[in-house]
Amino acid sequence: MDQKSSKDRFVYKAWIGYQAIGDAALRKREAERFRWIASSDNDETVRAAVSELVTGIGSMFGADPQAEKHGLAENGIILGTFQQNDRLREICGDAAIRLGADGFVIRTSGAVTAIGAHTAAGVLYGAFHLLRLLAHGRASTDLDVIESPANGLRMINQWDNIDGSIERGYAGQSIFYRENAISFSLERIRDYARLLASVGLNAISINNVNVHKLESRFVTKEYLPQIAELASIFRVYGIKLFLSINFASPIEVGGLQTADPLDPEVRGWWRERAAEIYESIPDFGGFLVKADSENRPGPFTYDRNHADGANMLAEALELYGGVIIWRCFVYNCKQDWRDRSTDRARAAYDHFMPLDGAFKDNVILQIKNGPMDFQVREPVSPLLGAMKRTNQIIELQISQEYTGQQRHLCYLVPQWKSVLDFETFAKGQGEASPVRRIVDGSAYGRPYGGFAAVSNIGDDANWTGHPLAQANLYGYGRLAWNPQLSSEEIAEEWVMQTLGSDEAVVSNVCGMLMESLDIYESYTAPLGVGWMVSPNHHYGPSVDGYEYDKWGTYHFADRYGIGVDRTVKSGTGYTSQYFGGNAEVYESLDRCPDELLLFFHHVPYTHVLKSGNSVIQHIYNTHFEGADRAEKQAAAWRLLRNLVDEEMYAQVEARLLEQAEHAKEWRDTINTYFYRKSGIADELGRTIY
Ligand code: GCW
Repeated sequence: MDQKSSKDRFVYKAWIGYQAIGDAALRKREAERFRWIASSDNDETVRAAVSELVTGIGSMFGADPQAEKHGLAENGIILGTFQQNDRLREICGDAAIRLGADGFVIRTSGAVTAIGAHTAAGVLYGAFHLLRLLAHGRASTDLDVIESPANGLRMINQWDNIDGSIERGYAGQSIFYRENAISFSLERIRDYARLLASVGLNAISINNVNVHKLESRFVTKEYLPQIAELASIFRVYGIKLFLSINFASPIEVGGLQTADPLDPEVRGWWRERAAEIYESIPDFGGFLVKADSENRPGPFTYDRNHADGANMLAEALELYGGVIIWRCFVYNCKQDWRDRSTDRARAAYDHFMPLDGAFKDNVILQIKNGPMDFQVREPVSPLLGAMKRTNQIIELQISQEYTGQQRHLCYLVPQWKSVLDFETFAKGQGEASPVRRIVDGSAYGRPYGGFAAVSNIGDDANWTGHPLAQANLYGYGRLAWNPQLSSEEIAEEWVMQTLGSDEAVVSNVCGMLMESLDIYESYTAPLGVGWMVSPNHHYGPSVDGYEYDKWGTYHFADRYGIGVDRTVKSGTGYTSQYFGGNAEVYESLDRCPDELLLFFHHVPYTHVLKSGNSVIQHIYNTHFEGADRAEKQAAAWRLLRNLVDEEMYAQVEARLLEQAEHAKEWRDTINTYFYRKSGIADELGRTIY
């Protein structure tokens, strides 16, 4: 077998390696309590849950539980859907009415542990949750857990291409494609599905949103049989399959003259595609669409708007229960840098806000967390919450395009948390409306809500390139399930399930994860202004890399000052896209939070921040400190040399060393640039070149 995909390697097992529990007494007791695992459901998803429990419990407690059809009297787990099983209804049926779709109950009754749900997927989530509790050393004797996911749609977007490459992928090649063909190992895809389901994810789009020539044909009979095979693997784990589509396919694939969404032939062509797709994949999720964005085709070509485009596709899928996920990443990517009136940050809101209420019920807008593009620091997109009559989900990027490309450690959960907790004031002062309630659909009672995120996995044996970047995939799923979990809780869960419960390991690795975002931010672009990365591949510092370019990403540094004036008073007016309190705070130079100052204001280098430092001194301080702290991360890891798996240890160490070196590169490039621009020396007299 291919070295790279060897399933026996520690790094491959990620957080479902089910490490043996150290406490011998607990092992013995639990092994006693789990002699059998029974389900009378005849369903492939429930069977997957049973097999996961057999594996997990076997490995954690050295037990040998037997899969049974009917539970014996004592000492075992009984699981399934309520409607299939009297005993389950007896033990935990009373909780059933409190369960949402996909929710589960785990309850102990004497020596029996019951996992009940309304759906097979709920049973599977319950099984994974029980395993999670057990991995944390939680005894199974008095469990009474009721959980339902906050979000209906919990989706992963692969940016994989059929040639095997992955756009913005940093962990090897695609696990779905190779050399212009769909090509996969059943085992690897199944293990990916297990990882996703273990954290409650329930949807996947399997190809890049930039849909190239061959991938445009995925909606035809040429590729559908293989796609159906993939769908059937994911189906077992409760995961629906979606495809990214090319808006111009009626022309490029269908040979029509136009892709105009109002053209009857075009509409007919998409209806035929839908019929064929649902014939092969009856539970197909729907289409993900990037249109009129970064040179991709879209309805603008035909003078139609995005509601026309999305609704046309939605109509084709609605008969089958499919949805259209339409991305709002629409902006002018051919801007003249001399043009100071166009502001890319405004674009999504300006394009979509006027269309509120115009989309069909099975259209869902997918909105990036920030108005620009996954920078380490951005304000929250003002479009989130603005449209009251439109379904919306948030798009996050687990793949670390701008956050160190899985060579730097950057645990993104704290960033996502700050977005999800952000109060939009969409419902005024009276009712809380944080982003998490906008995206789960509850703020406006929308039929659809949820999360989507760009995956960070590839065919590297450890899935994510940097083994600690697994924590981001894990954390994403956990937050999509429950956005109220804390970053610390999630970090600890991941460490304990992946690396075990040794105290030094847990505390060092959690500490490293929790600090990492702040460290990364410290030595890269300052105070929310973003970019400053090398063009195209986006790795490493280049302060002016995007300054005189067409992408709308400027910092406007000159010898006097830096930052983008986005105020109403004297700038692009972007601040007016926020609701009340937020608009006021961002508009005000005094009230704008330091970390976003340069996103909203252009200020002299001598401007004094709330921290008491001038902007220039802040730049110097954070860059010196950030690089030092990156070095300390490597030292913290070294203390664990004999406490973690050897291969894992070596992979992480190599990356931390690279990061520490590269952080110095960032430090010196940024400090030197601003020292030379401003002519202002570091108060502390440190070396700046
Ligand atoms: O940030 C940009 C990336 C592109 C990506 C695009 C998008 C898939 O650099 O690689 O294209 O975002 O989100 O569509």
